[in-house]
Amino acid sequence: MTHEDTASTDHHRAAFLADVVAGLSAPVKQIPPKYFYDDAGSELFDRICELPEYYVTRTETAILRDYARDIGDALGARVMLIEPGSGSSAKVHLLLDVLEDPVAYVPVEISREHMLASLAPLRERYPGLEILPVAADFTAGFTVPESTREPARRVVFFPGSTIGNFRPDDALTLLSRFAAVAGPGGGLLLGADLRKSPAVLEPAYDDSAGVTAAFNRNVLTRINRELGGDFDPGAFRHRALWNEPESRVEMHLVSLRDQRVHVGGTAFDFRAGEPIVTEYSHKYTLAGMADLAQQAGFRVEQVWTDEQEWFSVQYLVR
Ligand code: AVI
Repeated sequence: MTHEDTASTDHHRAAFLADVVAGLSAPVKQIPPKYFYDDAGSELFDRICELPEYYVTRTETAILRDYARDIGDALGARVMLIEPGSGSSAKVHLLLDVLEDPVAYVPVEISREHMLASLAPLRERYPGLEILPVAADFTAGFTVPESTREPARRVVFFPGSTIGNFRPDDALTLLSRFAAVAGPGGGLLLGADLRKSPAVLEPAYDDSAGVTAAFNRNVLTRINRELGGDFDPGAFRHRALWNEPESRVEMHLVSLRDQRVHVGGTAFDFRAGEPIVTEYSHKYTLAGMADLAQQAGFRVEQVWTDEQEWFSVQYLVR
């Protein structure tokens, strides 16, 4: 580790601690979902994406595959593709395979090592493509590097319905930031999960193999390891429920007993049955997303969905 890496790790740890202490001090206890994704959490999430109940990844990938040509045509030639929260850059090849002469790919990912490791196969597959990685927490803003060649437009690629994990006002802030990143004439290719029956939604977030439960509880293990907490993850039950008025699936960790937990020297008391809210996953209507997009300075250029209208891939332009 370089001095710079150590400083950045200290900075991330301090931000993590501050977020957890603030979240557990709130009247309804909460932990921001972005902290799910340490190495173990990212692996569990990859397993979630393969679960029979979790239709999200499968449906989005099918839309990107089925409509690849149309999507490529809509985005046009000589695009700079910017992917906030790119993780292992697993989906971008679906676009790079069909885009005409893309100028550059800019993955933006908080975990520098995770990002750099996943870029080698892309470099091999697209030797002419300039790859300009940015190590940053995209929720805190980031600067887009200049590419060697001038792009015709910048397009932000934000798949996976990660937008659903933000509260509507934060989603608006994020989309507005993406509009600024895209600039005039730029666009956003967005994956947005749609409203559907709770009979489909709840099992998607509470699978029979217990992978989502393990993913949820893993954040407590991470807090113990990285922040010196003393959570007993087994003393919390995973719960997923559909909140109809708010149009979102909520994931909770419910305390199984009265207990006291310490994190970074602060004590937190839990009553039996008291939840920690660990994630919201908002589900949009097409009209609701169009409204949000418009408020952020975009208009909806094109929408692709699966036959059941479970998921949408949307091209929004400025
Ligand atoms: C990353 N995000 C879009 C997932 C979702 O569906 O909200 C995270 C997830 N949580 C539980 N399962 C998947």
